[in-house]
Amino acid sequence: MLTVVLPTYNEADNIELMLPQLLALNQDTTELHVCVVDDNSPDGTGKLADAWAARDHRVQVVHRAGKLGLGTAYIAGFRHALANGAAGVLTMDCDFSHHPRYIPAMIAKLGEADLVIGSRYVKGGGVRFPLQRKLLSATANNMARVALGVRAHDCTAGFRLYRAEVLRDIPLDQIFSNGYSFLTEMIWLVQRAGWRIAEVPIFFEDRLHGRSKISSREIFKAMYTVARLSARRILSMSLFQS
Ligand SMILES: Nc1nc2c(ncn2[C@@H]2O[C@H](COP(=O)(O)OP(=O)(O)O)[C@@H](O)[C@H]2O)c(=O)[nH]1
Ligand SMILES: [Mg+2]
Repeated sequence: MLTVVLPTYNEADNIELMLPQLLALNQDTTELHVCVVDDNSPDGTGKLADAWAARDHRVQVVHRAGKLGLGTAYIAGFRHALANGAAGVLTMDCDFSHHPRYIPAMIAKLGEADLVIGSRYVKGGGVRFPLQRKLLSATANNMARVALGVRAHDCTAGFRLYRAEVLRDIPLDQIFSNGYSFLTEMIWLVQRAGWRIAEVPIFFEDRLHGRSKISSREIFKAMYTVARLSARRILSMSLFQS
């Protein structure tokens, strides 16, 4: 079984379109489930997800009391998926920036990797974003690649498919980042643990409905995360040499 973890905060219009598309992705080899992790969205996204769950056993909803951040939403979804026996866990935004049409190619690629990234920055991939967001994304990526030595071309992407073994191996409760920079911290830990990372090209569209939840506070925290992890990296390299 493969579980799609779908964190949501005010995605009412998008979720009604996203769930049927995910459930229609019939896999011959594996059943696809969806775990919505909703942070008590004021627009009622959680209630819409509950209505889907009541109709289809493949949909489950984890409700949290308030907006607790993207990173901890992923972790809540991972724990739910692992407890329910998922062999693979896919994460994606619920806004069609990450289009479900790429999921079959990501599943196919898991045959030769432990983490597959739906990547904007490999040949065949791309972005349609306002210039400011394009620059922000490119800068965040380059910082992580240079300062942390992450080899993937898209290390801030939230479109990922993990083998369950990877999620069991990484100490999720020790991850410091609770927001967007969780993604950078996680890929760094996965690479350091020696798991194989592969990328599948995707074209990333700007979101369909609603507004982005990224804030300048999250951007600042992302820079802090890269600085903190690169200090850890340098420290462990010098310990290793001595
Ligand atoms: N549960 C939960 N979901 C969140 C939170 N912040 C963002 N999301 C969801 O995570 C996904 C990514 O957020 P989005 O606003 O699209 O970020 P962007 O793509 O970087 O602009 C979307 O599905 C959001 O609804 C949060 O604090 N809690
Ligand atoms: Mg988005």
